[in-house]
Amino acid sequence: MRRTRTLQRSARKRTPFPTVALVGYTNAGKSTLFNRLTNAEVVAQDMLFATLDPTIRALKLPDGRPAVLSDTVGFISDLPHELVEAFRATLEEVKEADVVLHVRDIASEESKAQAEDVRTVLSRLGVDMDERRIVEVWNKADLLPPEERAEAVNDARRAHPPAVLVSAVTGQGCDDLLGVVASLVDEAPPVDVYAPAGEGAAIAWLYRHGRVIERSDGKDGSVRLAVSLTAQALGQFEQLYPQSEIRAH
Ligand SMILES: Nc1nc2c(ncn2[C@@H]2O[C@H](COP(=O)(O)OP(=O)(O)O)[C@@H](O)[C@H]2O)c(=O)[nH]1
Ligand SMILES: [Mg+2]
Repeated sequence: MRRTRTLQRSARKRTPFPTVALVGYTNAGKSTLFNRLTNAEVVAQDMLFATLDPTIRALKLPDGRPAVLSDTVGFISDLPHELVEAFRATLEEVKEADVVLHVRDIASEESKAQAEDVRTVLSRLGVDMDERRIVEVWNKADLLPPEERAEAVNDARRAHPPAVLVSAVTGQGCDDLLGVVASLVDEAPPVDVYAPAGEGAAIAWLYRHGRVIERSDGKDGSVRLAVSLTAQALGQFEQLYPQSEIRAH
């Protein structure tokens, strides 16, 4: 299923590049971050589409691989139902993105409430709130007083999943952010996973988090999958489902 979705997805986007979408409350700094992350590099010539839509641009990951970054409209509190419906179409790219960056204005007193609003809207839109794909970007670090900034760095590190503290204006933390994006879209070589009977949850997890290449079902209800996962997802799987056996493909 996941495989079909991936194919449809690439067909729709007509690009084999990983996609990253920015979401967040209005004024959180999405567009500023969008410019900061993409300005450093001239748009790659083979990504012609990027010049057609001002909200989509090429992004260069630290290892040189290209990705596609899209900016989106901001969320506001108490979004009326009709607007949520209108968002549904425009936010397709968020639903399909490999990584969603949730940009927060960490210097705002409303930061927490705004983040809750954004999460609510995302789940109403049916965006997979799976931790692997959503990274919180704590923006406007430059506006925090120095003593709060140190605390914010620690809080970000300890958050689940870890957040990244940045300033879209000064560029602080942006390299770290790109590193996190790269690690999330990095597919390790495929592995074979053997899940004993009754481990349906492990199999479902792999379909959701990875790209299944092959599947064979044993008569005893066990399942063997060849699957491509990011290094991070593989580590997570090992912790969550220690009963499953993992071997090189
Ligand atoms: N001090 C500071 N201001 C920022 C930062 N990022 C964005 N801003 C400002 O916040 C305002 C909203 O930014 P914008 O990118 O338009 O937010 P968007 O609505 O999320 O796209 C603008 O005035 C930006 O200059 C930041 O890291 N530090
Ligand atoms: Mg904007």
